[in-house]
Amino acid sequence: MSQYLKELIDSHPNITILSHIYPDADALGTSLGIYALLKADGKQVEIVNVSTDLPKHLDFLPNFSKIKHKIDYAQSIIIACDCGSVDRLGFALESRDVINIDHHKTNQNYGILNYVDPSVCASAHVAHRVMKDYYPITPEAATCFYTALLSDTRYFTTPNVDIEVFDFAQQLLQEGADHKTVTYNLTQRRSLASLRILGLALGTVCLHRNATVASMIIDRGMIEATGAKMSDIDGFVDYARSLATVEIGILLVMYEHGIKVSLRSKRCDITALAEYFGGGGHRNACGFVIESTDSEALLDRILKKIETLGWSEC
Ligand SMILES: [Mn+2]
Repeated sequence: MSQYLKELIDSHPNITILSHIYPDADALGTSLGIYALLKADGKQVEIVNVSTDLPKHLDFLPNFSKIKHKIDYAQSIIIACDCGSVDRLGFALESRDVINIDHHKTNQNYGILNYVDPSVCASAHVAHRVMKDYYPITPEAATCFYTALLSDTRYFTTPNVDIEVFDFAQQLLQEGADHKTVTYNLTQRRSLASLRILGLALGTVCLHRNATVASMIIDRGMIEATGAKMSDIDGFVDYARSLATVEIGILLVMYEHGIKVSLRSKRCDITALAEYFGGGGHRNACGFVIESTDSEALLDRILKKIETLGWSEC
């Protein structure tokens, strides 16, 4: 498998690494890890993300400043990271070949090569597995992949963490991942806006369906009052799920042209819920974006759909 990947990469003079819109630490850690390995191999490679507002606390990642917001190569092969559907890459790729590296259960296999493994906790794990035989893992790449792993497992606390995750973490540490730098940057560099909007968001928590569902709503006013950015809201939905009686946590974030919904569960598989509204993701973590300005009506529709789906397995 990985030999074909190497041949495919070597047959293209230029490589463009992309990841999903509003990138998180897995999207950027996976992308920058691959970037470091291809650079070390002497390749012509660019790293691009459509969002101009990148999470600032990730600026410690090697080559973070190399991330651009437009594709410069007229022709290139695309390596897509942590992205379940091609539209979330945010670029018209036309005839370019795509290598798809991901772990979303709902990935649409849009590449000519699809390395998609929903059983692993982070796309970085898939990237490490397919790259390591032909591209020796450098400490820079290990630090990028380790950041992705810590973030996507919320420091080894998500329901999908198993012994393989700790094996992978150990492997990355042996390859030179800088644990201290990663944990410091992930946990000790919050913005004031992030704490301010967290306070406002926590004030909106409501319980539904016999306290098994918790919702939070972030409206335009809260975003404007605090100056919070997208990345400042990352992880807030975990607070809704964390309540003792709650099985499903829901966060609705209002944007100028729509509402972004994040869904988290403790046990039940909620991907069908996200897919019903046109989104996708993982078994216990998924979401969707919808063109609407009425958050209360949307929340009602989500609660009704939860009712219909039943969740007898919860
Ligand atoms: Mn991920």
